[in-house]
Amino acid sequence: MVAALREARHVVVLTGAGVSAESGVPTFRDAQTGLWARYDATALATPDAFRADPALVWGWYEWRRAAMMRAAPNPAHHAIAALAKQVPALTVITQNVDDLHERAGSAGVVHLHGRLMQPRCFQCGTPWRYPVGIPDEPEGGRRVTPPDCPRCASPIRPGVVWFGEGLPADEWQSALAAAAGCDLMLAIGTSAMVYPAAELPQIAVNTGALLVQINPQSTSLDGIAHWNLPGAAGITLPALLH
Ligand code: BJW
Repeated sequence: MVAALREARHVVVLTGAGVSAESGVPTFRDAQTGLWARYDATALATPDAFRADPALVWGWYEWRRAAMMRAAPNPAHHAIAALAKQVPALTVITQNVDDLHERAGSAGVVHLHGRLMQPRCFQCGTPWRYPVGIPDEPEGGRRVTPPDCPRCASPIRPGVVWFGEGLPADEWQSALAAAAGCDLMLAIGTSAMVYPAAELPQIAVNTGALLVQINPQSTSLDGIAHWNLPGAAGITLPALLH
C-alpha cells in the first residue's frame, strides 16, 4: 500500500466529517456524539426547515461556526497537506463545510457541501460577510434572526448544501474529473451514505484506481476498497505517510 502511494501520479483524498473529529468538530452519524444523534436533520438541514424557522436554523449554524472557528487542524489535516508535496498531483475533495484543510495548508480544496464561512442570500444568492470575531453561542445554538440581504432584504442563509439541494456545479465537475482521473483514492472519515459524494470512490475504482479507506467503523466502501485501515485518521494517516 505504501508502494502504491509512492508510485501514484494523481492521488485524490476524499474526506468526510471523521477527518475533523479529532479537532473536536462533531461528525453527523456517529452514535451518541454525531449531530444527527442529538439534533433533527429535517428541522435544520433542509431548505424547508430554513423557510419554516430561519432563526432556529441560523442560530444552530452560528453555534457550529463558533465551534469550527475555535477548532484547529489535527495531524490528519496536516498529513494530507504534506502529502501534496510528495506526489505529482493531489486533489482534496471534502464533504466538510469547515476550513480545516485550508488552515493546514491544503490548496484548491473541492468543497462538495459548501463552506460554512461563505453565507449568501437565500433568495438572490448575494454573498454576505460575517462580522469579525467568534460568536458566543451555547451548545446547539439559540434562536438568532438571520441578517437581511443588503440587495433584496431576504434572509441570509448558511453557505452549506442542504438535503434536496444540488451540489455546486463547478465543484462537482472537478470532483468527477479528479475521481475518474486519479490512480489512487484515499477515502477518509466518511460514512459514504450521502449521495452523490458517495459515488466518487466507485467511480475511481471503475476507472482503475486503487482505493484506500481509513475509518474506525465499517462502511459501504469496505467491499470495494483495496485496503481498509481501521483507526482514527489523526493517528493512521501520519503513520502511513511519514
Ligand atoms: C472517523 C473518525 C476518526 C469518526 N478518523 N474516521 C440516492 C439515493 C438515496 C438518496 C439520495 C440519492 N441521491 C441523492 C439523495 C438525497 C440525499 C442523500 O444522499 N440522502 C442520503 C442520506 C440517503 N442527497 C442530497 O440531497 C444531496 N443533493 C443532491 O443529491 O442533489 C440532487 C438533487 C436535487 C434535488 C432533488 C434531488 C436530488 C445533497 C446532500 C447534502 C448533504 N448535506 C450535509 C449537511 C451539510 C451542511 C451541514 O454541515 O450542516 O452534509 S448532511 C451531512 O452528511 C453533511 C456531510 O457532508 C454529509 C456526509 O457525512 P460524512 O462526512 O460522511 O459524515 P458521517 O457522520 O456520516 O460519517 C463520519 C465517519 O467518520 C463515520 O464513518 C465514522 O466512523 C468516521 N470517523 N471518527 C476517521 N477520528
